[in-house]
Parts: sequence; structure tokens; C-alpha cells
Amino acid sequence: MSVTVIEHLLNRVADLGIRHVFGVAGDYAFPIEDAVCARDDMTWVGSCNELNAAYSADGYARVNGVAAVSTTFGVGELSALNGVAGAFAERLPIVHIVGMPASSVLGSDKLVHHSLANGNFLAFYNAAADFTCARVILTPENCIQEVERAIHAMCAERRPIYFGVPSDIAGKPVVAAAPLILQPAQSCPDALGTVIARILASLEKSARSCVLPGILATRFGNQARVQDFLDRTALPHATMFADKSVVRETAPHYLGLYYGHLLHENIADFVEGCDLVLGIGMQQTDFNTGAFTAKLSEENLINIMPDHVVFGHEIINGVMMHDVLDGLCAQADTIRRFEGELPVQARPVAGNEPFISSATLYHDLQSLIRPGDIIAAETGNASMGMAEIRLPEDVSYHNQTLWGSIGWATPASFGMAMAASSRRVILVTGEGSHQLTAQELSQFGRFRKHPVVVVINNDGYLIERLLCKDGETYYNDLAQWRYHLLPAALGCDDWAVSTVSTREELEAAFAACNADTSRGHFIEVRMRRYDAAPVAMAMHDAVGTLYGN
Ligand SMILES: Cc1ncc(C[n+]2csc(CCOP(=O)(O)OP(=O)(O)O)c2C)c(N)n1
Ligand SMILES: [Mg+2]
Repeated sequence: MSVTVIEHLLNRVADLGIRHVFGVAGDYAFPIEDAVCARDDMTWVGSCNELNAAYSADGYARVNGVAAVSTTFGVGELSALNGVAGAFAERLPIVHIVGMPASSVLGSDKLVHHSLANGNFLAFYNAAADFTCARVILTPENCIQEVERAIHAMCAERRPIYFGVPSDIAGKPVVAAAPLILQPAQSCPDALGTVIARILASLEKSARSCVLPGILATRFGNQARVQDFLDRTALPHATMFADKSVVRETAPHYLGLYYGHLLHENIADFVEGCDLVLGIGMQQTDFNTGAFTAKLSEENLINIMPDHVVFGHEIINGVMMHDVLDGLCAQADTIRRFEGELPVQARPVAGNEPFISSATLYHDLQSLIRPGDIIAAETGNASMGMAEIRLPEDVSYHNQTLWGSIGWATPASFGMAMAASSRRVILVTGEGSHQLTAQELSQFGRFRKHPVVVVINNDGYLIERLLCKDGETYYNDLAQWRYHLLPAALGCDDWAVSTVSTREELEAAFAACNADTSRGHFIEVRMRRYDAAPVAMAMHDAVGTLYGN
């Protein structure tokens, strides 16, 4: 029997290593959902809403490398779009499969549900244009080649793609077509040789160099190469806000967080005092540069990007990051090892105070984290506090730094748990962010995952209180939920739940997490209203720089 359109698409999705499809069912999409459920190698994960499904796919892609989300026409896909756009910005490959009305309806003037009642059936497909690197409405004739074209674009760009599947088309047999032979982009040998020689010569000439490894190195599959290069050269290296856990944070030449001049002035002075700064997939965004206070002089900067290298003002195209890193690693032994003195990042220190404060919380959180953990830290004080802690080996840490859509972390952490069933997931979120997507906690219970959920309750949108004109304005206030009742209400019956405000209580809650990993743990941490992490305070002080006030 010949393969149907949806079977062909799902076969190729499975080939990519995707085992779960997040989404919300809908009548136009039934043929997609039925086809997923009919497979032994795939599980349908019914999310509470499509935004959460897209965030979960984002988390899944961070851990698994690639993910899938499926939604219904209009109402479903538009809800997912914020999450898809986030994945676009943060370079995460996600296959978005949308169930559309039958092809006889598309292009007609029929008044069908989920349509705009104006005959424009392409509005939602068009809305996806700027948030995907390829999109197509499948037909039996275009299926084989267009699926390949889109998957190729997704893998090359590490960005989402969109497949519209009209409900009558899904079950039609694909029409045979010559397979597209698409090769991954190759480095141009001459350009590659030039680039490697120039980087080595710059390192040779430099009196003091350092490396800024960035999140794009991880996204493009080069984390091990970067670590190998750093281990073999012992070059000092620091990370920016989005780049946490790209490198091993226990390495002797790892300096810590480079946050422009808002914090850790000694690290900024060291980095900016180098006559060569070698970025590897490094991005100078507002949050990475400490509100643009980082001052990296262009002529001292080389940045190895996914498919090009930037030397000051000059860009050399046609060189793939993995080839450049392989070339550098092959000659790593010729690079002079750094032997000078390194700056030390001031670390969270805690005195003996009994109550939890941001001075103690992030310090004490270090006792919770174990090698192998996966951490999702939400935008706000949570990620700003977590930015400064030093992670043990083999911990992967995730934050949606660039897109910064609050509510992301709760469903994303669930996606991470689905992608890595043997690893523990720790979610650290503010209570304001948690309110956007808290219902997705229920999926942890439903799929028998055992995360540690830390909800920091500081009575409102603290980061907004710090950044806006008058923090007391009531748009920063929240309804006070009884957070400790959430796990039970959401079907996470056997979870350990605690509300803590002293360090002794917190210590006991963390000890329980590590003593019993066979169930979920939910900890509400009560904090004072204006008790902010140092990074958040520094941002507060720099608000004028950031917004041009
Ligand atoms: C989807 C979305 N809406 C609004 C914002 C603006 N925003 C950024 S942080 C924040 C408040 C976060 O509050 P909470 O999670 O309680 O963290 P806190 O800073 O209080 O610790 C808001 C509303 C955003 N980033 N994303
Ligand atoms: Mg809050």
C-alpha cells in the first residue's frame, strides 16, 4: 500500500528523532492526530493550550535537538505563534503541523468555523511567514519534495518550519517524485583555510586573549568542540547571560558571568583588556551585554558564527562553525596556554540570617543542583538570580533570554522532561510568570514526571517594579493564589508540597527533593516584595541606558 501524505510527513519527522508531538486536538487536525496515535514510535502529548504546546516543543528541542507541535486551523495555530516566534528567535528547530479545512473549502467562500468569514483562508499560513524558515501547504504531488526542502531549511537554520495539511489531503497517497538531493552547506576550502590561519595568527600575536562561547555554539551542535578547544588551550573564557552552561562551569579557566559593566567589574576589565576576544556564536544583545555597557572593541574581536566568521568590520562567508572549530582543535597544541592571573567572579555568599532573601536563595539553591540536572529558569528575578550560580558538571541550563516571553519556563520544563526521561528537571520561576501557564504542571502528573518546581513568590512583578517609573503602580500587582494547592488541583497527587520562608524550611525542602526523586516536589518560596537578585538591581540602575531615558 502506498504511503499517505501524513504518514510520509510523520515518517520523516520520526527520522529526525522526534518521539513526541505536542498539541491540542481539533477537527481539521484529526487526520494528523490519528496518524500520530497510530504509530508505535510516537506519542501524542495533549497540552492544555497551544501556547503551552509550542513552549513545550521549545523545551523539547533544547534537549532533543528538534521537536514537533501540531495545532488546528486558525484558533490553534495563532495561539501557538508566540511560542513558535520564540523558537525562531532562539534558534530552535520545531516542526509545526497544522490541520486545515479540506482543499475544496480553501479558496471558496464557504463560511466554516475558525475562518475569518471573508474567504481568506491563507491569513494564518501567511502569519507564520516571518516566524518560520520554510512553510508549505502539502498536496499529494508536492509532498515528497516539499517535506525535504522544509526539513533541510530547518536543520540548516535551526528555526521552525510549518506544514499545512488540508483535512482531505492527509490521507491521500503521495505521488511519487524524484527525491531532492540536498546536502548540508559545506565550507569553502579556501575561505576555511584563510579563516583558521588568521585566527591562529591572531592568537599567536596576542599578548592576552579570551573566549566568549555563546549559545549559538550549542544550538548548532558544537558544544563538545568548544569544550575540547577550551580544555586543550586553557584559554580564559567567560559567558554572557544567555550562554550559561554552554561550557563546563567547573573548568579552571572559566571566569564566570560577563555582564558588561553592570556587575563583576573585574571580569569586564579582564575581557575588555584582552587584545583578542574570540567569540564562538556570541550575540551582543541587550541582556547579554548588561544593557549595552559591554565595550568590546571591534578591532580586537573575532566571532565564529554558524556559517561565517566576523573579523572586526570584515565578514568571511562560506565557513561552517564546526569546520572552523575542528581546524582550531587540530592545532590547539600550537596555541600558547594562558598562564597569568585570572579574575575571580564574586559568588553568592550567605551569612547566617534565618529568612530567605535573594542573598541566600541562589546561594542555597546550589545545594539542590546535582550533576545531570536540567534547569529551566524563567525570565525575571529567577533567571537573574540563577545567572550567577556556578553549575556542577553535566548540568544543562535553559533560559529564554532573547525572546523573554514570561510563562515559557513551566511548559518548556515539561518538554525538557519529556525529552530526557532519565534526567531530573528543575524549574525555577517567579509566581507572576507561573500564573500565565501554571496549568501545564498537570502534564508532569499525567506523564509521571518528577520535577522540582521552585516558585518564587514576591507579591507581584518585581522585575517590572524595578524597571518601570513607579514600582507601586498597581499593574505590577497580582491576584494572590494559594500556590501550594496547585499540584493537587492539577492532578499531581503524590507530590511533596511546601511553602517556605526561612532557610531552615528551604533546606529541609531541598533535602527532601534529593532524598526522594520518585515524586515531584513543589516549593513556594516566600520573599519580600523588593528583594531582587543583584543582576536585577543592576538592570534597575541601568534602566536609562536600556530604554534610552
Ligand atoms: C508574555 C510576556 N508578557 C509580559 C512580559 C513583561 N514582563 C517581563 S518580566 C514580568 C514579570 C515577571 O514577574 P514574576 O514572574 O513574578 O518575576 P519576579 O521578577 O517578580 O521575580 C513581566 C510582566 C513578558 N516579558 N512576556
Ligand atoms: Mg514575582
